[in-house]
Amino acid sequence: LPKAAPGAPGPVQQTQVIAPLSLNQVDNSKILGFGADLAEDHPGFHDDAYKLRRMDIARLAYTHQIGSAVPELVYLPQETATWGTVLRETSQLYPTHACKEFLASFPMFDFREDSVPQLEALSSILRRETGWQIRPVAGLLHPRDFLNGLAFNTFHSTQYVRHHSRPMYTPEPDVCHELLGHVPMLADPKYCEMVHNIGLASLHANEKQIWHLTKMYWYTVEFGLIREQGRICAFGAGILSSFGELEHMRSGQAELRAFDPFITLPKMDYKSGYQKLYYVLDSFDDAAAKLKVYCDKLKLNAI
Ligand code: NLE
Ligand code: FE2
Repeated sequence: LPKAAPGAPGPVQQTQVIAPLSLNQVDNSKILGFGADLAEDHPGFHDDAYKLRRMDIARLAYTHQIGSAVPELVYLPQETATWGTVLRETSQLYPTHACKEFLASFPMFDFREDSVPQLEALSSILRRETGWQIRPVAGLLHPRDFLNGLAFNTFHSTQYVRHHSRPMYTPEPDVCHELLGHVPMLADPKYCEMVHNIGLASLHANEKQIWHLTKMYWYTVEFGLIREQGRICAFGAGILSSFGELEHMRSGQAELRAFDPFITLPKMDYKSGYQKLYYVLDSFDDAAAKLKVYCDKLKLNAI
């Protein structure tokens, strides 16, 4: 190729982001991890029946049409038993470890140990309470698509159950995590406002901004803590759905920092078990206000 003349404009960088105009334009098929292909260190890697089951459940998500009910999934006795264990153990810790918004919404869903709730039934409750809905997804969705969904008050949720050999903690999202961790929080309007703001900011974000928003999401929605009368309580879904992590977050072993959307957030760690660092909010009102300032700046491309 001939060398460009000095001063001539270089190749045009493709930075234009085409924001989706509706949920129909948000793809739920780009799965980055924790889909039906299990990694070698997954507790279900040597369990062929579990792997086949995961593939069947993934298919339900890939074929789901927006606007139609989430197909009912008949859970196997072993899956129901795992759900029952997670529900029983986490429920014992909620009164002392979960934030007040979670405790207020939790009874609305009437969770029972002997049956795994269906996404569609929970989605109807959310639609009534906050206007949010659940859309099935096969695994960990591409961050841009996942965050874009939040802008349309839509939460992408997995439907499979974690492997029965390790109920107390899993690094991957599963139906226990979605239903116990995310769903009750999504029935709280103030919390939804905070999450919605992250989604709106993602619509026009460039790749670097998406990355920062993903970390913001991770350290709040997934692993956030909130201060209540001098003690810290969990609102992050990754803590609320793991009875191991619920105890860990109060053990004094992890570092606590104040949350601020403008700070450089550390790398997310999916691999090494319980979090070593948590960010603490003062209130959802305060966090939603701070996020709004951040998101408005981001929209103006001032960040
Ligand atoms: N560690 C969580 C649990 O065991 O329920 C899942 C976190 C998904 C990001
Ligand atoms: Fe999650």
